[in-house]
Amino acid sequence: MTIADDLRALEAEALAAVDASGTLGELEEVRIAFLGKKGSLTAVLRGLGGLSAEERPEAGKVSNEVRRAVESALDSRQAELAGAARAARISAEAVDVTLPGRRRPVGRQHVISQILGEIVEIFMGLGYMVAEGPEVELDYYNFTALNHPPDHPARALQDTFYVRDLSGDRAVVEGESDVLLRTHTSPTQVHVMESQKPPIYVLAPGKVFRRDVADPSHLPQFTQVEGLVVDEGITFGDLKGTLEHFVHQMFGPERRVRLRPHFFPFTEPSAEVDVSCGICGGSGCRTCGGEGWLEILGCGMVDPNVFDFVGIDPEKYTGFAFGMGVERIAMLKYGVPDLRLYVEGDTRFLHQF
Ligand code: 2NM
Repeated sequence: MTIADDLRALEAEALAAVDASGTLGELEEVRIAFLGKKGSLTAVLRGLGGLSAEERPEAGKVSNEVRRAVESALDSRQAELAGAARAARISAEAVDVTLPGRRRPVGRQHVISQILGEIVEIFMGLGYMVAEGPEVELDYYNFTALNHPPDHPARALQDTFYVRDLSGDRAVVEGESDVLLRTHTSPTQVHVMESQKPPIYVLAPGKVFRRDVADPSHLPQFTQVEGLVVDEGITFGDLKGTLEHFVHQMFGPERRVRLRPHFFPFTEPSAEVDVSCGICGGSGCRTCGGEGWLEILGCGMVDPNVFDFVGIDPEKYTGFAFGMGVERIAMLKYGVPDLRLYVEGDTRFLHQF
């Protein structure tokens, strides 16, 4: 056996191993086994130095041929395997552009936002501006300036969310915290009256908070809209006409309006407002509890004490105000049986509006 025979045998072995390798990793192992520093072909090439001068040219020529043949086999197998790996990756990542798209459910405006928008539209049509104020308020704006006496029941811890003093850990004691979550949007109207001169025609929509347990007719957080007009010569007749216009726009021109005497701290006189039942037309049915009427809002002439707090002259100006719960308006308009449905987020309910 000559060195050339050894080299040819190694070449055959190497080419077979290259052919047999199925991955780039295996191919790299073959390269190392034959051509690496400790590879078998490398070992034979190192041995060339010990050959005689006659043997060396032939052995050198064969060894170059063998090395080139193995390198070229490695290169072309490398290209083959890399191509196959890329093809596999591309087909794994392939997107079938002929598949139909996945339908995304289409959202919609919440029914309370829709009704609020309708209310705002009706009063903008009468020339009102919209004012927004903070949900966290001072006792002064929520109660004091609105003519609530210090012992008024709405001020009790039981009815109002007071904001804890963050500087200490003590529980709020009644009368100790003067920061609260507003229980109505009227504090916004106090801010308006403090900062603007009459004539004032303003609507105050927003979230309000009361310490109630949620049930079919109560929510601890709900949406209120209050209206306020302050101008020279404003009368109770203006209030009544305004509310009749609102009811006819919101519920339909066939509905009737009734005012019943009531009490609110910030208005005098005050009234509760009923709309004739849309189901029975006023003769009495299950929806209206046999009454023929449904309560929709509260209202009254602004108490002169409120004008005193904000620096408006009650000798020169009079005004009226009203307030309504948007959830309740939507309940009456659509026959919603339970206010909690508005906040549960069940799209089978919400998509009906
Ligand atoms: C209501 C009922 C009656 C009201 C009063 C005021 C203010 F700021 F002028 F004093 N704003 N809103 C008012 C009056 C609200 O809600 C049932």
